[in-house]
Amino acid sequence: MTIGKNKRHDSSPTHVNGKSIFVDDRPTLQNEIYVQVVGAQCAKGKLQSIDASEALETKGVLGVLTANDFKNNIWGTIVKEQPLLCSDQILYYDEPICLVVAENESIARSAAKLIKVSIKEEEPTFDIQKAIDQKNFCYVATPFLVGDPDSQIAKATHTLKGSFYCGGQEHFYMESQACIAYPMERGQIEVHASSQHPSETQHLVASALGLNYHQVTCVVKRMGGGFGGKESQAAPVAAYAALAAQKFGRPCRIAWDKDEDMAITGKRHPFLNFYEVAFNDEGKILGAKFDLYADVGAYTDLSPSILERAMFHIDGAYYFPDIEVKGTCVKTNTHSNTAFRGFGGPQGTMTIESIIEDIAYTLKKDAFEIRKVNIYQGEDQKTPYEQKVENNQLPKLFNLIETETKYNERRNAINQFNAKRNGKVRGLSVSAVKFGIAFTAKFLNQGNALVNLHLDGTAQVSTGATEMGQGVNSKIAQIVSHALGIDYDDVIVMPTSTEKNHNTSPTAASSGSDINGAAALAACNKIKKRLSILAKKHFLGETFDDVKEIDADTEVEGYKEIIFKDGIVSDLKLKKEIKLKELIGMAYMNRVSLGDYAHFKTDGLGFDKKTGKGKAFNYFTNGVALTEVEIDEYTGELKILTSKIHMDLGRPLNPGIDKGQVTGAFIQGAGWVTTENLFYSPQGKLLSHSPTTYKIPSIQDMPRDFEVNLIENLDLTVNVYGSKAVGEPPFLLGQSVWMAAKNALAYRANKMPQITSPATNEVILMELERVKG
Ligand code: MTE
Ligand code: QUE
Ligand code: MOS
Repeated sequence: MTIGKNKRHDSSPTHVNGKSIFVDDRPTLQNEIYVQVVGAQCAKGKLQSIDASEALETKGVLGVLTANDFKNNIWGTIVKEQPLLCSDQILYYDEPICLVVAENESIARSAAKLIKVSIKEEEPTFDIQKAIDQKNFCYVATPFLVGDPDSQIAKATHTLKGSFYCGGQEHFYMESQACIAYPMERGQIEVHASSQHPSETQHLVASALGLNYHQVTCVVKRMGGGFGGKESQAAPVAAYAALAAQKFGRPCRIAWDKDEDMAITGKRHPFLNFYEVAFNDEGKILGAKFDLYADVGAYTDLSPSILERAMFHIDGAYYFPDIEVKGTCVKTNTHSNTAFRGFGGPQGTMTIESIIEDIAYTLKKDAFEIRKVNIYQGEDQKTPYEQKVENNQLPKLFNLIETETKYNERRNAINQFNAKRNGKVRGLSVSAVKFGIAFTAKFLNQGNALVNLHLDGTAQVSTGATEMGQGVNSKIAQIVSHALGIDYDDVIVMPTSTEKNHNTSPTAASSGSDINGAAALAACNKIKKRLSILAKKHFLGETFDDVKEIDADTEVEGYKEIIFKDGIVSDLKLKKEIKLKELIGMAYMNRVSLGDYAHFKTDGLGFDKKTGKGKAFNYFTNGVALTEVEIDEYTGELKILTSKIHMDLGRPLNPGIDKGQVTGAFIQGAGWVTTENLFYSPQGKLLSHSPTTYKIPSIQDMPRDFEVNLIENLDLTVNVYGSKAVGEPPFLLGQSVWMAAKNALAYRANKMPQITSPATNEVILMELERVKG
């Protein structure tokens, strides 16, 4: 039994001894070259000229490539609109303009500084409100509408109207964007990329270079983190390396340093969300209207889907009887924002959680009471897009967090502490998450897997899933070892490659192990069916002469009686058994296939983009977090005293890895809402472009008292082995830190605290000043 066990992360031994191979760890080939990107030094303008003469005179420089060198200079996951290299219009600071190809990295980097680019500058727009006023929209979503929110708002005893702003976030993966492209025979190119989406990388390299898809293979061994930042935006990086490899017929490497990576690549979308909510004396929300604006930056990228996921999560964990949700994508002159853990969900849920703090302030009640009266109850209540909230664990989780953290005692203790007015003020809050699992773009909810069972009883499995630290390889290995009844260590998940798995979806939407795990299980089951027929024959003493190629999809009589466990295949009915290895040998000698391939698609999804209604998600992952913070009233310093999390992951495939995911996601979420602040110069150059100027959480920012618990939930049936996805949902719980900070401010306020996110120490200090009456 390996399912549900704490099997080690498949990379842990090599991560610890330093032998894990990332792209830039691949040994340099003798004839390898390097490609360096040259970026625009203004945020908007028209490209006039590129003077590469000095660079080209440098010893070791092979050439300078521009937009014209691509067969097809355009890309974009949803809308093909973004140039790989600018040829005319520049839309953000540091946008790639040309490539310097040289014998090695240091020559390429110094030669890049000699390129003279002339640009006729235009007036950029950085401010989202200004861009809204200019109607600089690239996508307007079909609104969700349930009931009649207008009349609820008109007749309610209480209403709140306002706007909520949350900032962007740098992915801060440890391994920057990187790729090595190898030219092969017949014009083929093999790229080794750090990409969450090998198929998209394959397709873009092919189209950019004028190749057919079958001439390009993309291999991904692992990433040193992706967090969404390598979903769409790894592809152009691979195209740069591939172009140089094609032009010069030599392997070519690209590996950005942190500063380049941060300046060029997109981040989490800042959102400006407008709202109006109606509620009663109890704090029950009766109706609401939301109008969301996503700051997409220069290009569309994945923004329409991200905006929609924000709309899908504007309800947070709370039921709205009457609601309208609108959403718009707005272009500004920054890097093109992209997928980031939560994919818009956090920007939606943060808004409603903040509003709940405001409702509590307005009614002079504890926000936890407001949350409790509004959470989804039972299994029949519907979301603003009219999907039933089935397998709803929220009421159970709310009970747990209230009793296990002794909520009321904590609140009383905080009241007493704050009454002392000793220069410190504490706050307490609970946040909840109900994260929808599935790609909302239905076609992406499919995957395929290839399983090879070898004669010694070991297996190799290949799927479209990419390992970025989240442990998907371990989970897939667990599924395969469990299904075939072999040791965990007897399964190896092979590097992801588009030659084994075609038309794969990105490893994203937290559904990597859901989709690819299910496909791997289906492939194992096909092999098992064939082996079962053989085993039966063997147990009954029949000959194998008549064994034909067995159609794996047909019902196999007596299949359920055959058990594969601990390397033994036994027949429960005939009470006979055989070693798996022996059976495998028998299969081979009788020409029965020991490998198989399967395709999987998620059943039952049915969201209609045109009406804004339907089953967008396969199921929801739930969780709650309670956080207590302390603010230093003289400096605005924020300390997390306590965070307690209860997460529902169904029957977790690997509780140890999942707890790691919950821990990391929570801290990453807390960083987004507290310390991670993006600064730009007035000209639009990213100033917070390195670890010295951009502050991700450190050990000092961890909760002093930190607990992660998984609840028991045996009732989910719609996902592989009853598990639930974990990757993104707990990110949203990090918001409890911000909510607790806002609650602390309320203790010192004569008017309603109104902070934006991130609530940096400066923001907190200024708000303390503003609200103190
Ligand atoms: N965990 C680690 N260590 N590194 C990552 O890059 N990405 C997150 C999450 N957890 C990430 C991570 C994101 S954005 C997603 S969508 C999921 O992992 C993707 O993997 P899964 O679908 O296999 O859970
Ligand atoms: C969650 C996601 C993604 C998503 C929708 C989600 C995602 C993604 C896409 C997407 C949408 C349209 C396309 C496409 C991809 O949608 O990661 O190629 O044409 O890439 O709810 O994580
Ligand atoms: Mo994750 S943002 O869906 O890659």
